[in-house]
Amino acid sequence: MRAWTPVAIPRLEVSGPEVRLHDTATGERREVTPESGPARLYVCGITPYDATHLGHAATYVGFDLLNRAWRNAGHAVTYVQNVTDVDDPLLERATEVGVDWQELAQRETELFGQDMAALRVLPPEVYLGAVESIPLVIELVRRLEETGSVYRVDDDLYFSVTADPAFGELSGWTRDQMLAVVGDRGGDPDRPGKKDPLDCVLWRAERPGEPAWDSPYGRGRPGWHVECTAIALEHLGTAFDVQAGGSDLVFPHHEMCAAEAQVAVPGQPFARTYAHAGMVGFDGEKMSKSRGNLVFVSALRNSDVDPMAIRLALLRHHYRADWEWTDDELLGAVDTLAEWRGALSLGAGAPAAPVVPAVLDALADDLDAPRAVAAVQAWVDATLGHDGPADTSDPHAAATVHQLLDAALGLAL
Ligand code: 5CA
Ligand code: ZN
Repeated sequence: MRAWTPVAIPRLEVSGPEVRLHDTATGERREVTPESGPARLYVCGITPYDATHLGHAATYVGFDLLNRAWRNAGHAVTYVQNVTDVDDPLLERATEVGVDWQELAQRETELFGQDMAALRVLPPEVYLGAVESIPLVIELVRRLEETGSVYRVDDDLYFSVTADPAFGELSGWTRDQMLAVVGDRGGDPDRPGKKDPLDCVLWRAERPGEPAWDSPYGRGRPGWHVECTAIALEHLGTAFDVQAGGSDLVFPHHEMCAAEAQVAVPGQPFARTYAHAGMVGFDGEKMSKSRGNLVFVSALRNSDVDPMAIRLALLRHHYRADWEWTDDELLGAVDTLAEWRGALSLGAGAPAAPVVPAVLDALADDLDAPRAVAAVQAWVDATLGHDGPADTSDPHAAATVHQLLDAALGLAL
């Protein structure tokens, strides 16, 4: 699959500090410096049955800050992302609206790429659909079978979660907490014949009217979690630096991915750090395709909203925070952007040298975009004389801040 077109990012003269990130598994903030070679990042991709909403956008913009912070600290980054282009919700929606599931997936994936490009999210180096990853899934299931962690229920293959002694450590959830949500998040705890209600499907045998592919286990299609495990292991290896996604993926998705990988390759953690973005809500509930309370990035773009204003509105919230989208968020960002552009158009401004480390330090400190935005705002206030006489003592200030905004925050103004 081809990812969206990359944007060029300016190289800063000053490098940023090493990045520290909150790790879901330990609850601690830890340095995520690659041991050798490029930093290795996996961010779970979309299930393309509907357009990109602001919740998705917040998650991808959030981890784009990690990608940029690593690059600004002098590291190359290998970024891998999947597209869940065959799964129950996609097939159900395609049936519901009477379109071919492949056509729906293609259309929404294309639109997602356009949204990401407009928001200046750097594209992944490796971008793979579940369908094109079926050979990788088949190979991983074979490795898991050799460990004795796979069993059949009718013609479907299941993974035994208890095969991983570390199962549960990523989320830190109790069994009761797991059981309470697994059924709503793609699992089937009540299916008779399962050894453990939490066990997840690796290979789902062909059902009438559903797409299926040949495999040594009969015709069928991959389960959800195993797609990400297989893609990450193939393209990033084990113990890669960061596995990321929204907090709705902590359990079961990332817990299952980690368990499968840790059974397939014993003695190695799946990822070294697990990072999760908060949930963006709208009208009092988590923005989600199934709830239908969505604000689409493409709809805003179609009504001529500046994508940089959307990005700024997202950056004003810490990536780990849960928050509510309102129209005021956007209106506020549009005003702020106009003010920032005004300050930048002056050329000269308040000294820019201190703004650079302030922004880079904030972002390296668990991607603290609100603090970075505040540092820029302080420069704008000083330049425009909001709190006293206007300071235009630095003749090159605007050029420096312009570059900084582009490289570190992804705001090209
Ligand atoms: N394809 C799977 C991951 S392998 C999936 O979760 N797809 S998704 O389309 O449902 O979500 C894509 C990404 O957006 C995931 O990281 C998810 O955690 C995140 N996400 C979904 N809804 C929200 C929301 N309301 N706020 C923040 N992030 C969200
Ligand atoms: Zn995933």
